[in-house]
Amino acid sequence: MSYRLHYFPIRGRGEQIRVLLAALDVSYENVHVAGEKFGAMRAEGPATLNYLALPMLEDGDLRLVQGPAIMAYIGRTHGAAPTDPKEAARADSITLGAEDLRMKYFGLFGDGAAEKQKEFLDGAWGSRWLPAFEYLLESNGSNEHFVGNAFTFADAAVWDVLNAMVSFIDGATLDAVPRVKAFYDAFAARPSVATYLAGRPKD
Ligand SMILES: N[C@@H](CCC(=O)N[C@@H](CS)C(=O)NCC(=O)O)C(=O)O
Repeated sequence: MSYRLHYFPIRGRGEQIRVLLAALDVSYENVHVAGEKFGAMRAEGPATLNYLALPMLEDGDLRLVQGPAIMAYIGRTHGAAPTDPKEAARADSITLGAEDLRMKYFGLFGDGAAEKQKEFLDGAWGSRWLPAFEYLLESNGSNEHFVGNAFTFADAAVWDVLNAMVSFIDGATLDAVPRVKAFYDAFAARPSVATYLAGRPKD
Protein backbone atom coordinates (compact mmCIF):
# COMPACT_ATOMS: atom_id res chain seq x y z
CA MET A 1 0.00 0.00 0.00
CA SER A 2 1.44 3.34 -0.98
CA TYR A 3 -0.63 5.90 0.91
CA ARG A 4 1.00 9.19 1.75
CA LEU A 5 -0.85 11.20 4.40
CA HIS A 6 0.03 14.88 4.30
CA TYR A 7 -0.71 16.82 7.45
CA PHE A 8 0.89 19.08 10.02
CA PRO A 9 2.99 17.42 12.75
CA ILE A 10 0.09 17.56 15.21
CA ARG A 11 -3.00 15.41 15.84
CA GLY A 12 -5.64 17.88 14.63
CA ARG A 13 -7.66 16.72 11.66
CA GLY A 14 -5.03 14.20 10.64
CA GLU A 15 -5.31 12.02 13.68
CA GLN A 16 -8.59 10.25 12.91
CA ILE A 17 -6.96 9.09 9.67
CA ARG A 18 -3.84 7.85 11.45
CA VAL A 19 -6.02 6.06 14.00
CA LEU A 20 -8.06 4.40 11.25
CA LEU A 21 -4.94 3.26 9.41
CA ALA A 22 -3.56 1.90 12.69
CA ALA A 23 -6.80 0.04 13.42
CA LEU A 24 -6.63 -1.52 9.95
CA ASP A 25 -2.91 -2.22 10.29
CA VAL A 26 -2.26 -0.50 6.97
CA SER A 27 1.16 1.03 6.43
CA TYR A 28 1.52 4.53 5.01
CA GLU A 29 3.95 7.38 4.80
CA ASN A 30 3.19 10.04 7.38
CA VAL A 31 4.28 13.20 5.55
CA HIS A 32 4.66 16.06 8.00
CA VAL A 33 3.90 19.40 6.42
CA ALA A 34 5.16 22.37 8.33
CA GLY A 35 5.78 26.05 7.70
CA GLU A 36 7.28 26.74 4.31
CA LYS A 37 6.35 23.32 2.99
CA PHE A 38 2.65 24.11 3.48
CA GLY A 39 3.16 27.43 1.70
CA ALA A 40 4.83 25.65 -1.19
CA MET A 41 2.01 23.11 -1.46
CA ARG A 42 -0.56 25.89 -1.48
CA ALA A 43 1.38 27.76 -4.12
CA GLU A 44 0.88 24.73 -6.39
CA GLY A 45 -2.85 25.52 -6.25
CA PRO A 46 -5.95 23.33 -6.24
CA ALA A 47 -4.35 20.55 -8.28
CA THR A 48 -2.27 19.71 -5.21
CA LEU A 49 -4.65 20.81 -2.44
CA ASN A 50 -8.17 21.34 -3.79
CA TYR A 51 -9.08 23.90 -1.12
CA LEU A 52 -5.52 24.79 -0.06
CA ALA A 53 -6.06 22.97 3.24
CA LEU A 54 -4.89 19.73 4.86
CA PRO A 55 -5.22 16.79 5.48
CA MET A 56 -4.59 15.30 2.03
CA LEU A 57 -4.27 11.61 1.26
CA GLU A 58 -2.23 10.65 -1.77
CA ASP A 59 -2.91 7.24 -3.29
CA GLY A 60 -1.23 6.93 -6.66
CA ASP A 61 -2.81 9.56 -8.89
CA LEU A 62 -5.53 10.37 -6.32
CA ARG A 63 -5.06 13.42 -4.10
CA LEU A 64 -8.02 13.34 -1.76
CA VAL A 65 -8.90 16.10 0.70
CA GLN A 66 -11.65 16.49 3.33
CA GLY A 67 -11.07 14.35 6.42
CA PRO A 68 -14.43 12.52 6.44
CA ALA A 69 -14.11 11.66 2.73
CA ILE A 70 -10.61 10.30 3.37
CA MET A 71 -11.99 8.18 6.21
CA ALA A 72 -14.72 6.74 3.97
CA TYR A 73 -12.27 6.07 1.13
CA ILE A 74 -9.87 4.15 3.35
CA GLY A 75 -12.73 2.28 5.01
CA ARG A 76 -14.22 1.26 1.66
CA THR A 77 -10.85 0.24 0.29
CA HIS A 78 -10.08 -2.05 3.23
CA GLY A 79 -13.46 -3.63 3.96
CA ALA A 80 -14.17 -1.41 6.96
CA ALA A 81 -17.28 0.18 5.48
CA PRO A 82 -20.84 -1.05 5.12
CA THR A 83 -21.99 -2.04 1.64
CA ASP A 84 -25.73 -1.74 2.28
CA PRO A 85 -26.73 1.78 1.16
CA LYS A 86 -28.60 2.62 4.35
CA GLU A 87 -25.79 1.39 6.58
CA ALA A 88 -23.23 3.17 4.38
CA ALA A 89 -25.21 6.38 4.77
CA ARG A 90 -25.29 5.90 8.55
CA ALA A 91 -21.51 5.46 8.62
CA ASP A 92 -21.10 8.68 6.64
CA SER A 93 -23.58 10.50 8.88
CA ILE A 94 -21.87 9.38 12.08
CA THR A 95 -18.46 10.36 10.72
CA LEU A 96 -19.80 13.80 9.85
CA GLY A 97 -21.37 14.02 13.31
CA ALA A 98 -17.94 13.33 14.80
CA GLU A 99 -16.59 16.08 12.56
CA ASP A 100 -19.16 18.52 13.94
CA LEU A 101 -17.98 17.71 17.46
CA ARG A 102 -14.36 18.06 16.31
CA MET A 103 -15.17 21.60 15.11
CA LYS A 104 -16.62 22.43 18.54
CA TYR A 105 -13.52 20.92 20.17
CA PHE A 106 -11.16 23.08 18.08
CA GLY A 107 -13.16 26.11 19.24
CA LEU A 108 -12.42 25.39 22.91
CA PHE A 109 -8.87 26.79 22.86
CA GLY A 110 -7.34 30.23 22.58
CA ASP A 111 -8.71 33.33 24.31
CA GLY A 112 -11.11 32.46 27.13
CA ALA A 113 -10.37 28.75 26.84
CA ALA A 114 -11.22 27.92 30.47
CA GLU A 115 -14.62 29.62 30.24
CA LYS A 116 -15.42 28.12 26.86
CA GLN A 117 -14.47 24.64 28.06
CA LYS A 118 -16.56 24.96 31.22
CA GLU A 119 -19.56 26.17 29.26
CA PHE A 120 -19.23 23.29 26.80
CA LEU A 121 -18.82 20.65 29.51
CA ASP A 122 -21.77 22.05 31.47
CA GLY A 123 -23.87 22.21 28.33
CA ALA A 124 -23.70 20.50 24.96
CA TRP A 125 -21.08 17.88 25.83
CA GLY A 126 -23.42 16.18 28.30
CA SER A 127 -26.79 17.20 26.91
CA ARG A 128 -26.18 16.74 23.20
CA TRP A 129 -23.04 14.87 22.15
CA LEU A 130 -22.73 12.09 24.69
CA PRO A 131 -26.45 11.17 24.53
CA ALA A 132 -26.22 11.09 20.74
CA PHE A 133 -23.33 8.64 20.74
CA GLU A 134 -24.93 6.55 23.51
CA TYR A 135 -28.17 6.36 21.52
CA LEU A 136 -26.37 5.44 18.29
CA LEU A 137 -24.51 2.61 20.01
CA GLU A 138 -27.63 1.33 21.77
CA SER A 139 -29.74 1.44 18.62
CA ASN A 140 -27.02 -0.52 16.81
CA GLY A 141 -27.27 -3.33 19.37
CA SER A 142 -24.74 -2.24 22.03
CA ASN A 143 -22.03 -4.25 20.27
CA GLU A 144 -19.27 -1.65 20.60
CA HIS A 145 -19.66 -0.59 16.96
CA PHE A 146 -21.59 2.32 15.53
CA VAL A 147 -22.77 0.60 12.36
CA GLY A 148 -23.43 -3.11 11.80
CA ASN A 149 -21.60 -5.88 13.59
CA ALA A 150 -18.02 -5.02 12.73
CA PHE A 151 -15.50 -2.22 12.79
CA THR A 152 -16.06 0.61 10.31
CA PHE A 153 -14.36 3.92 9.65
CA ALA A 154 -17.16 5.59 11.65
CA ASP A 155 -15.86 3.91 14.81
CA ALA A 156 -12.42 5.44 14.27
CA ALA A 157 -13.88 8.88 13.56
CA VAL A 158 -15.89 8.93 16.78
CA TRP A 159 -13.13 7.37 18.87
CA ASP A 160 -10.60 10.00 17.79
CA VAL A 161 -12.75 12.98 18.72
CA LEU A 162 -13.74 11.42 22.05
CA ASN A 163 -10.05 10.79 22.70
CA ALA A 164 -9.25 14.43 21.95
CA MET A 165 -11.96 15.58 24.35
CA VAL A 166 -11.00 13.35 27.28
CA SER A 167 -7.26 13.92 26.72
CA PHE A 168 -7.17 17.68 26.37
CA ILE A 169 -10.32 19.11 27.98
CA ASP A 170 -10.05 19.02 31.77
CA GLY A 171 -13.11 17.38 33.27
CA ALA A 172 -14.36 15.72 30.07
CA THR A 173 -15.24 12.10 30.83
CA LEU A 174 -17.36 9.31 29.42
CA ASP A 175 -18.54 8.17 32.86
CA ALA A 176 -22.19 9.05 32.27
CA VAL A 177 -22.50 6.96 29.10
CA PRO A 178 -21.62 3.29 29.67
CA ARG A 179 -21.99 2.17 26.06
CA VAL A 180 -19.74 4.95 24.86
CA LYS A 181 -17.22 4.06 27.56
CA ALA A 182 -17.27 0.37 26.60
CA PHE A 183 -16.88 1.27 22.91
CA TYR A 184 -14.02 3.65 23.70
CA ASP A 185 -12.10 1.13 25.80
CA ALA A 186 -12.64 -1.74 23.36
CA PHE A 187 -11.40 0.34 20.43
CA ALA A 188 -8.27 1.42 22.28
CA ALA A 189 -7.58 -2.21 23.24
CA ARG A 190 -7.44 -3.42 19.62
CA PRO A 191 -3.83 -4.66 19.39
CA SER A 192 -2.76 -2.51 16.44
CA VAL A 193 -4.42 0.55 17.95
CA ALA A 194 -2.83 -0.03 21.36
CA THR A 195 0.59 -0.31 19.70
CA TYR A 196 0.00 2.93 17.78
CA LEU A 197 -1.23 4.80 20.85
CA ALA A 198 1.72 3.65 22.94
CA GLY A 199 4.12 5.02 20.33
CA ARG A 200 2.57 8.35 19.41
CA PRO A 201 3.67 11.68 20.88
CA LYS A 202 1.87 12.53 24.12
CA ASP A 203 0.45 15.76 22.73
N1 LIG B 1 -13.25 20.31 6.02
C1 LIG B 1 -11.83 20.13 5.91
C2 LIG B 1 -11.15 21.21 6.71
C3 LIG B 1 -9.69 21.32 6.37
C4 LIG B 1 -8.99 22.41 7.17
O1 LIG B 1 -9.58 23.45 7.50
N2 LIG B 1 -7.73 22.16 7.47
C5 LIG B 1 -6.95 23.11 8.23
C6 LIG B 1 -6.03 22.37 9.18
S1 LIG B 1 -6.87 21.38 10.34
C7 LIG B 1 -6.06 23.89 7.30
O2 LIG B 1 -5.41 23.34 6.44
N3 LIG B 1 -6.04 25.19 7.52
C8 LIG B 1 -5.16 26.05 6.82
C9 LIG B 1 -5.91 27.08 6.07
O3 LIG B 1 -7.08 26.86 5.77
O4 LIG B 1 -5.30 28.08 5.77
C10 LIG B 1 -11.46 18.73 6.39
O5 LIG B 1 -12.24 18.10 7.13
O6 LIG B 1 -10.41 18.20 6.00
